[in-house]
Amino acid sequence: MKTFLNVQDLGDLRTALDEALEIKKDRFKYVELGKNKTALLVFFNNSLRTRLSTQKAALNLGMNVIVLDVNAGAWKLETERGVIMDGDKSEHLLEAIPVMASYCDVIGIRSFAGLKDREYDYAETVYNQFVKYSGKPVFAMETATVHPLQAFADLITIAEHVAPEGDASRPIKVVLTWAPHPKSLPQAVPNSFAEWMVAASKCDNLLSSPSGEAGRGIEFVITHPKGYELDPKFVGDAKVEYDQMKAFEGADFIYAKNWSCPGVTEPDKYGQILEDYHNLLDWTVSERQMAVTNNGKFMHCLPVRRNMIVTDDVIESENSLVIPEAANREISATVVLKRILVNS
Ligand code: AN0
Ligand code: CP
Repeated sequence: MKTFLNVQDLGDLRTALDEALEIKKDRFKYVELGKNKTALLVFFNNSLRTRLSTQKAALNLGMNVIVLDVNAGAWKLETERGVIMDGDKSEHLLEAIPVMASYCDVIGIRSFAGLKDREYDYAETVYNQFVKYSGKPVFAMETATVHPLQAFADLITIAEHVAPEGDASRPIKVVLTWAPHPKSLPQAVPNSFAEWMVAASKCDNLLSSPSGEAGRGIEFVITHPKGYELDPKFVGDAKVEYDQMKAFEGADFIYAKNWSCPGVTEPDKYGQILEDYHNLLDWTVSERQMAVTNNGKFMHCLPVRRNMIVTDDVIESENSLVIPEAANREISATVVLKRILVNS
């Protein structure tokens, strides 16, 4: 594997899940693989989980790790070609990338969407420059449109928490719900979650029951207010239900996230908040909605704003998976780095 951006980069999901569970049982199984190899993690944006879990994953594989916070200590980088650099940016990505690449064997990139220019963001302009000019394997640690390490960790978490007593003839119902937030946020997390769940729903029997009986498929539903339609390239044929309560009925997993306008049905409002969040606080995930689920588990990638996205009671309930979900980031990153080491 030379790049990691989309679900297809990982190949067969059943194999990837098995590999994740194998690594979870023995995280240091492949500690010899990364000897004398260096991972460089480049952050253009803040991070807690990605920063720590990806470093830990590299250490599990015996790699050396260098972390660069571009906006704290490095020269400010210009990312667009053709700009007259008379502003506050001292260096261009076109020099910085090959220089960074000369010190490492694999590069992870966190570079959020600017949310101003849809075409620029959705072309993955920054990520693709790293791929083109580094000559090294590059993996996404949340780029402009995707967060695949998160989605892979989410899939592992769902696979681990399918209720053993479930009706095996029924698919597992997974619901992605929009929830309010005071700031404009990227679509990367919901894009990847949708992309990975749609791919998972195409695999028969992906989720084996813990008792080892026949596995179960996934039914995936997305709910959000009108105007927040995600890009069809990620959503595919997933069902969209605008009535949140209806979407939640019988759900086994609720995955909450805020995102700004993706600009699909509202092209001039790309990256914007469409309506004052005060009017949409009934979308906050609370016990009212969880009550109509099938004893549903609650998920969120974190960081989460309590009582905006989800109430204290729901996130603190025994059905909340936010901590094991975050812990699985170490596992997804170990699988991805391992595959890069093996195949690059
Ligand atoms: C980021 C986002 O919504 O993309 C990172 C999530 C992992 N969240 C915030 O900026 C709060
Ligand atoms: N979920 C996630 O990627 O968290 P960080 O932004 O803290 O890395």
